[in-house]
Amino acid sequence: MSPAGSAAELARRLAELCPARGIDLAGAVPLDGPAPGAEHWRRWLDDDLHGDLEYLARTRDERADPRVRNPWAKSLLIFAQRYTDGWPAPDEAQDWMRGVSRYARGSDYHDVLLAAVKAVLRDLRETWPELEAHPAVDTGPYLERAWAVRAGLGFVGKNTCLIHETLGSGMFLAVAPTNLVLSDWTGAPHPLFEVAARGSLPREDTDRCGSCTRCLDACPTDAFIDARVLDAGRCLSTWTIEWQGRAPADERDRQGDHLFGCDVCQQVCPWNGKALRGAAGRPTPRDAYAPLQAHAEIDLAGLIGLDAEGFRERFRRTPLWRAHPEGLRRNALVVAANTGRVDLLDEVRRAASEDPDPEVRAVAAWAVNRLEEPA
Ligand code: B12
Ligand code: SF4
Ligand code: SF4
Repeated sequence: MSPAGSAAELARRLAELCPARGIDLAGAVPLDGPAPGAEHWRRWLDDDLHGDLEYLARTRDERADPRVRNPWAKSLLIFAQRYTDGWPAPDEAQDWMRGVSRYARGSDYHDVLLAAVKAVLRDLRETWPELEAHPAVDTGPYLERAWAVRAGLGFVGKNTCLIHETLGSGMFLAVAPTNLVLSDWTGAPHPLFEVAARGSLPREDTDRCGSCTRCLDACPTDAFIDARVLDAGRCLSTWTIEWQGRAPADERDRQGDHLFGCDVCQQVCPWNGKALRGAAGRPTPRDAYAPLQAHAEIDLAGLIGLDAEGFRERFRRTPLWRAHPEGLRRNALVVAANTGRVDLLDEVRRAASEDPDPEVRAVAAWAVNRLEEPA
């Protein structure tokens, strides 16, 4: 039988449990209709804006309505965990890590946040022993940002990111379909728990970007085709994180020195500057997301020659794992070419003739040409 809980009781329990688990925001919504944003989602797929991310198209109906995958579920719990207090940050100047997205410099958030959410759910069973919940971080077929908006965790900016007025957008999201019946849900869009209170803007007003277009203007690859509409096939995150996501050869220079991921559309966002300024006085983001020492030893030459074993040693349980060793070699070659690293020409030439992967060899040949071009 499904347990029933009042929003007030759930809020009280979440406020007790979340801080100890390093969760900054939590909310809940009854699962009584399709996902908010389902229409936007379908249009986005129909317009082929998912690029090479085929796994998205395969879960078209499940993402549009979580009840397809979870017919038993009565509500969704949504959680957010900060990984940064804003941009830029003191470690931004750190050598090679400058090209690595902030989200990827520490431990893998899938592991860290999922463990935290599982612990909260376990403790919630002290109140509701019948509670069933299937938490997911990123990999589940859910429109996490849209649900987070519905639960009052923030708003979606023109850069498509979930932004909290006080905490900014440097946070990861998790969702958990549950069998908990929210007995007195009023539909008011506010979180049940938040580590830092928001300002005074009306919560119903979801467009808080106003006339600002900084993120749209700053994107190095012109990946936004409109406000809140991203062409994933043009995003540097796809090009550099997904081994399948490839920059068109004549546009590789747009990758600049981005080795893994991209933060530009968040870095320029005034809400993140504000988050940084307000950081003092709040608990700092998790240690797990502090830059890993192991990363500091990696340089471009090392990455160009990265083999499967080195990759496993250095990047297991970090977000860079997703790129595969081939993807990191490819990215390092593009960055070497774009930053004029003629000192690496020997390594780049060797990759052009000896890299075991034909695609990496092709990128290396392109990089050799670029580096040999007269200045
Ligand atoms: C595929 C994917 C990508 C793709 C496509 C991104 C995109 N914008 O669609 C790529 C590889 C490019 C990518 C990049 C990044 N990603 Co990503 N990604 C995802 C993933 C797996 C699915 C997103 C998706 O469904 N996209 C399709 C579009 C149509 O959906 P959407 O952007 O979520 O848009 C919804 C809302 O915007 C909403 N909406 C739009 N306007 C409005 C208005 C209102 C009023 C409402 C209610 C809703 C609403 O409707 C849309 C459809 O539901 C999610 C995890 C998940 N399961 O949700 C992580 C996720 C979105 N990614 C995340 C992160 C951290 C990143 C990067 C910052 C990583 C990096 N530094 O390189 C970048 C950010 C780039 C960007 N500007 O989005 C976080 C975002 C956290 C946050 N604060 O927003 C997520 C939630 C992962 C997680 N669990 O934490 N990502
Ligand atoms: S992550 Fe970078 S490339 Fe992707 S949309 Fe944002 S600014 Fe553009
Ligand atoms: S940079 Fe401006 S337009 Fe883009 S998300 Fe931030 S406030 Fe909105």
